Amino acid sequence: MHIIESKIFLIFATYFKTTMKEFSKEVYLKWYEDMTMWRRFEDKCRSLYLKQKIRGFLHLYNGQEAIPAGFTHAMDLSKDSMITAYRCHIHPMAMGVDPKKIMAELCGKATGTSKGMGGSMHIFSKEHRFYGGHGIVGGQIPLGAGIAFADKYFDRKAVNICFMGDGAVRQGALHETFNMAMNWKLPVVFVCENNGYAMGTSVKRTANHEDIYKLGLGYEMPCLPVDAMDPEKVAEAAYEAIERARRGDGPTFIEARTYRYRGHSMSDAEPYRTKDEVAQYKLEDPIEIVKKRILDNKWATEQELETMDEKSREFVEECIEFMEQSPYPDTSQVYDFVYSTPDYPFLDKLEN
Ligand SMILES: Cc1ncc(C[n+]2csc(CCOP(=O)(O)OP(=O)(O)O)c2C)c(N)n1
Ligand SMILES: [Mg+2]
Repeated sequence: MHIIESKIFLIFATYFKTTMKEFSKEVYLKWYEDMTMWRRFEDKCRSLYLKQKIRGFLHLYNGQEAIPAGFTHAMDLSKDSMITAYRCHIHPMAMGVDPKKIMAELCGKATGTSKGMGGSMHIFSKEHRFYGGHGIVGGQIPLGAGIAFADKYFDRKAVNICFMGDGAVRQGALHETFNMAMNWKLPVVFVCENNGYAMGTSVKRTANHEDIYKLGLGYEMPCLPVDAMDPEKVAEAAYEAIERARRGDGPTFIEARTYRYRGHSMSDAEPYRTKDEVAQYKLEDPIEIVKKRILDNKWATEQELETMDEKSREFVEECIEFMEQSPYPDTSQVYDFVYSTPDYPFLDKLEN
């Protein structure tokens, strides 16, 4: 009886199995357009930082672009959400947040995504379900599971994509979260963007093996590594994980193997790696992979791609222009949006 029932279920599931959007010409051209613009945006941020228009911390994303490109291809952007750490300018753009507002936020302007009061590490958009932008390494891991808990509780059929770095997986919060997320089968995809380094500490030096994805095994969480220089491979792994979460079968842990071309932040002299190492990784640059497939398939000519590059450059200039034209927040707002909890426990004892 059971065998017959499960066979019927299998036929039913196969018949109604949803499939991912094709990797069509349009998808590739959109990837090329987005990824060149993202790269250009980050390069411009670097020069704005040197001109002291961007202050505080600045962590650039160059080299990792295939990850948001692949994930947003596989996601349902009408309901799924995302959360990440402080290297967070590009993920929200992939989710649909206006890059002009992100540029304004980076420079502390009132037209920014958080009215100029968050800055580089705290891009946020409730409208696009991009929930930050977190500076505490690993702090977003339990938050991502919390968002997924709410999605499940309110039966939204939505999935949270929770990104973290290779440094963040060494935090205890990851293990508590993995345990709960598996126990409650939360609709979340945990993604470690393994770019080889946590500040100046290489993955090699952090643990006795380098297969970060295996951290899922102790919780019997489906887990796998993926070549994250290729957006197609990212999208395929993402889609399977997202669909698993959406049908109620719980989380997946993906180790997205990537590389960051720039230093950890603007104050990094990079003594921990050689120029040769960086050059070696640039040979498998994600934008070049996309470009090659477009050219091989004759979806565009070199000339047409150059025109797209030019458009990306112009668009980033428009973002800067928008930021320059925007005012700083009024000084009267300095205490706005700051929480104070007068009845916070033990505060009275501290004051006395
Ligand atoms: C709890 C905590 N410990 C230490 C730091 C200091 N810190 C900032 S970034 C960072 C490295 C994190 O590296 P990784 O998770 O690999 O992310 P990546 O910078 O490579 O994107 C550290 C240790 C912090 N912000 N929070
Ligand atoms: Mg890292």
